[in-house]
Formats: sequence, C-alpha cells, structure tokens
Amino acid sequence: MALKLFYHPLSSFCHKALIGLYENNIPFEPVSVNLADAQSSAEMRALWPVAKFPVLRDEVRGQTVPEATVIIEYLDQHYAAHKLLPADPDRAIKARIWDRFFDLYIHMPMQKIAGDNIRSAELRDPHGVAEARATIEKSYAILEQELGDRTWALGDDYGLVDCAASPALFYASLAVPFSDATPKLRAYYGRLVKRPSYLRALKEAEPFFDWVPLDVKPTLPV
Ligand SMILES: N[C@@H](CCC(=O)N[C@@H](CS)C(=O)NCC(=O)O)C(=O)O
Repeated sequence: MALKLFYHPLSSFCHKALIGLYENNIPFEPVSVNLADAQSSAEMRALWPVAKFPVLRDEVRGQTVPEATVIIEYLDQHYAAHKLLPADPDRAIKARIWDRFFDLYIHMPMQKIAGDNIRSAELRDPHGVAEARATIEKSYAILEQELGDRTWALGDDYGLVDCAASPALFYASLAVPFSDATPKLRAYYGRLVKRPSYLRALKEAEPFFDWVPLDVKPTLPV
C-alpha cells in the first residue's frame, strides 16, 4: 500500500489526520504506535526523530510527512478528490489562520492540561494549567463571535479548519466545558462530532477512552 500512517487511535492530533484520510476514503495502512515502547516506535522515530505522531509515509513517492496540517495538505495535493484546502488564495490563507488558531489556542492548551494530570504531584504546574484554561475560554469566546451562522468554520464547505477543530474541541470540552454564553460554538461542535469521518475516528478511539487524563472521560456522541 502506498500510504502508511503512524498513529494511535486515541491521539487527538492523529484524529485530525485520520479525518483527512476518511473524508476522501484514501486507502492507507494504519500502524498503531506505542511511543513508550522502543520497538513499537522504532520505525516512526527513524522517519521523524521528533517522535510525535501522526506521521505519514508515502512509499510510492518516497516522502515522509509529519504534522497533521501538512499531512492534510499533502493528501490534497496527491490523493484527495474532494480538496480540504480552498483553491482561492485568500480563502486558503484564512484556512491557515484558523487551523493555527485551533492548534495553538485550543488543542495545545488542552494537551497542557491533560499532560499535567499525568505528572507526579511535585512536577505539577498549576499556573501553566490556569493559563491554558484561560486561553481555551478566550478562544471559545472568539469563536462564538467568529462563527456567525456558518455551517462549517469557513462557510458551506467542510475543510482543513473543521479537521483541526474536531479533536481540539472534542478533548478541550472535557476540560473546559462550553457554557451557555457560546450557543453557536456548541451547535458547531454538535455538527463536527456527527460528521461521519470524525465519528469513525471516535469509534476507533472508544476502546481507549478510559485512558484520557482529563476530568471527564469521553463518550461517543449520541
Ligand atoms: N504539531 C504536531 C503535534 C503532534 C502531537 O503533539 N502529537 C502527540 C499526540 S496527540 C504526541 O505525539 N505526543 C507524544 C509526545 O509528545 O511524546 C501535529 O500537528 O501533528
């Protein structure tokens, strides 16, 4: 098979790449990696020494592609019938901006909170966690203003930003729940988790849900 995805079914950034693959029904070989196990992670570490997943390996083109956003862009360039990045340059920049927004101001603060929960007591960072929570709350408020009446992040077409938003909001909302002050965000989230591509990734993650180190354990959307 041309494409191999090094990933773990529970990993939030891997969900983002999986959505890109599932949106277009692109065939690939899933390689589930245990980062704590040297043998299990050896092939991925050799390809991408940063050793963070997802990592896509294209055996036909001889290309290694790390970083979920870049994977989606690569799939768009070479494999996707339905493109997830807009063709129009101005809209493509907008997609880039909001993709960064979800990664940097929701997804990574969520990881900070989750990561702190698995530290030993003396290594905990309450100030950093409070900052992460405040960043997520501020981001929710920004999104409530930004989303308007759009179905998806940028309009009628589902795309890169929605791939980024799905796992970021799924996991962040377990640590920082949506409030009554953000009804548009809550409705957008409801659409994201029912999208078949994301629901498929979530169903594959479900056997591992108890491992999630957040206050509330995830459940499948109903
Ligand atoms: N910037 C990367 C982030 C990837 C990332 O943080 N992946 C996490 C899993 S969700 C990981 O590999 N964590 C393991 C570690 O940090 O050791 C992307 O967008 O793909």
